[in-house]
Amino acid sequence: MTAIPQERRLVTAIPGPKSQELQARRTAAVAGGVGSVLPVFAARAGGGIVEDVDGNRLIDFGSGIAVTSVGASAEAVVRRASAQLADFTHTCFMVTPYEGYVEVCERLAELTPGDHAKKSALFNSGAEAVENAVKIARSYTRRQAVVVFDHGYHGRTNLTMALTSKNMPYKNGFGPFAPEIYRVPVAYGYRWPTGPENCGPEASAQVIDQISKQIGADNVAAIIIEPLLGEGGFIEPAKGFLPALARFARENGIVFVADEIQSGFCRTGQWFACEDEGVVPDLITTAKGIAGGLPLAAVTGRAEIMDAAHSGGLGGTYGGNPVACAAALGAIETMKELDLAAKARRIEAVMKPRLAALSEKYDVIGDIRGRGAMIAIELVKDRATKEPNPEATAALAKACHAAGLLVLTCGTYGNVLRFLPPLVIGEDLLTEGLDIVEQAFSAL
Ligand code: PLZ
Repeated sequence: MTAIPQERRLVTAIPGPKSQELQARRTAAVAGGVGSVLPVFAARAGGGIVEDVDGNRLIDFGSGIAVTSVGASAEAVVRRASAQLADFTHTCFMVTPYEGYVEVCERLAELTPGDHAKKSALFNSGAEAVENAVKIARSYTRRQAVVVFDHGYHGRTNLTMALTSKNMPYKNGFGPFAPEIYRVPVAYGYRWPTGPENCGPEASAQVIDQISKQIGADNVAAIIIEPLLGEGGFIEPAKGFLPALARFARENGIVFVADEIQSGFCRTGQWFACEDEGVVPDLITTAKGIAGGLPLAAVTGRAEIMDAAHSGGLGGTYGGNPVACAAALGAIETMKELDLAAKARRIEAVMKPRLAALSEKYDVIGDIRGRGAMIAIELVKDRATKEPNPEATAALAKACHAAGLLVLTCGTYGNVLRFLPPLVIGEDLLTEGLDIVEQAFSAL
């Protein structure tokens, strides 16, 4: 385990003087387009704590956006990556391959849903994985259209910007965007006009109708969806929606792609979020939690689909870097040994009742949702109109930061406060973090 004491400690204001000095240097040297949630500079991190350069210790409810599920300095990740670093840093898998890459692909075949023959290809970032899923689906189907969803997020590269639904800050002024991308509604229960009970069947019928009538099912290469939408607001598609879409895809020769970049690797209390309704995707994209903080991403899926691209058609200089692969094997080992899926379910069991009690007291809480250690509060100005409340969301996040709790926001309307603690966080830190959230509400 990590050497960092697992306790919150505030020794300066947030951000402290050393962070402020670094922030001034950053402003002069780093492009303005790159943002930060909180201008606190990290010195070390591990377990449920991020320690800054001033010696403050913040409770981590962000995991670097759902990445450090095993902690930011997990023993097996550090050990395996360090050993690999000493052996060799890089050869390029496309020049002379190495075992770690193959082993990660073997693990992915075992861990992802479905007992069909599977293959994988490795990349550096989530966006790159999604781009490659599209390339593979297009090669396999010899079709071009790609269907994505309202509130979906898939990355910041040109193709994935086109797949992403939210304009600011991701797309504004960065077009033109890739063609043959079609957006359809998602089963957002809380905001479905006829109520959450009707949402799954109505939304899936609407999507199927739109695909059939507007695009033509025969033209569609892939349907890409996050089984639990991340950046868009931790939206759990209403029950029945995902299975209906997967069935429609199967019946029409469309590749069904689950983007589990944020929701995968035990985050939601299962290895993958699509397991919740027993959905078996044709392809699955993973990144973030896969490698304990090192940059690694993958596309995994049915062998016949994965093999559709011509030899040499997939790759990249660094894809499946040996140090990142070693880290992934360490992260996966940690998830199994500590049963981090069960830890995620425990985090939900601690968080949900506390948040439900808050919801009784505060009208600004419109909805509480999510699974495992991917939990969110949607904030509204009025429970009847459900008008989004981004101001309250920002104020709550700010109050949490000042008290030493790192939280993130998300949502198309900027009105969702989200919690993504490392799955290894201790229960006392988890509880203390929730105390801070509660204080932030009472100060609102
Ligand atoms: N697909 C479902 O959540 C990354 C974005 C942070 P990359 N989400 C965090 C930001 O503001 O850039 C994400 C995701 C899903 C794809 C991606 C993209 O993954 O590794 O950031 O490229």
